[in-house]
Amino acid sequence: MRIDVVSIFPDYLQPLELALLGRARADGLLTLHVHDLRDWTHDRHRTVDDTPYGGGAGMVMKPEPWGEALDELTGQSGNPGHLIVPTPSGTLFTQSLAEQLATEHRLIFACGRYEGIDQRVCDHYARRMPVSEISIGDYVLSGGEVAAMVIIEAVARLLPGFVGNPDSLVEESHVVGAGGLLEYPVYTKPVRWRGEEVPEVLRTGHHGRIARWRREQALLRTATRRPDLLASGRPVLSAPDVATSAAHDGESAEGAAPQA
Ligand code: JAH
Repeated sequence: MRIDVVSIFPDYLQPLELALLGRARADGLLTLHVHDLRDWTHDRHRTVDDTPYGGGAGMVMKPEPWGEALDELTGQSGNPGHLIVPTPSGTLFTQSLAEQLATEHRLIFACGRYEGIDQRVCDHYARRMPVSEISIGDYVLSGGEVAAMVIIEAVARLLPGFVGNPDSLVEESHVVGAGGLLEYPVYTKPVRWRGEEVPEVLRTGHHGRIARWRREQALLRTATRRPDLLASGRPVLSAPDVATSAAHDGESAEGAAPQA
């Protein structure tokens, strides 16, 4: 996958070079190109904003530099890719959308500042390529850069061959990723820490009881923290979960407790 990011603060995207993405790039799974929108201005002050038609507070990003930047970037190859515009007015970013975006050959992020980008930019490019105006949550940032980084990280870890442990992706796919339940609480050694103990059931080795306890904890957590997920009408128990729980019912403590 090739990712392009256009911003008036290209240095803000520097964290993407590190750790997680650094590995994907070294493996050739991902190429990242960060661009300065002002490179597509022509005036002495490299102007990217102007006052809003209809009045109101703040400034709006002018369409012309965006048009020149996006024409150049999308004109480079046959398939123009998918244009993503982070905005608090967009559709909500979800794991499901991350999975869809991970199938694309090319993503281009247009990071706005001020009150946003002249709407005609999205409307124009939507005639040529898929365009998604995306919100990562109901809060206002100073610009689209941090939201773009969130989306890029969520997509990059889904690229085939990217994650070291493929089991972790299977696990998460039927919990919060699929819009089901929040994850159950997890514990590791030592068994007692500052007076707090690891729940006894997790040390029994009874897989059926452990599975049921975890599902119960996930449900309690979801009801308390994210009641919207339970009200959504989506299933909270998948068929394999039920089968696994039943298969382990009444089973003895085979598999044992983890060693101290
Ligand atoms: C703010 C352009 N959903 C988070 C989010 C995404 C983008 C922006 N704000 C919040 C934003 C100013 C200008 C985009």
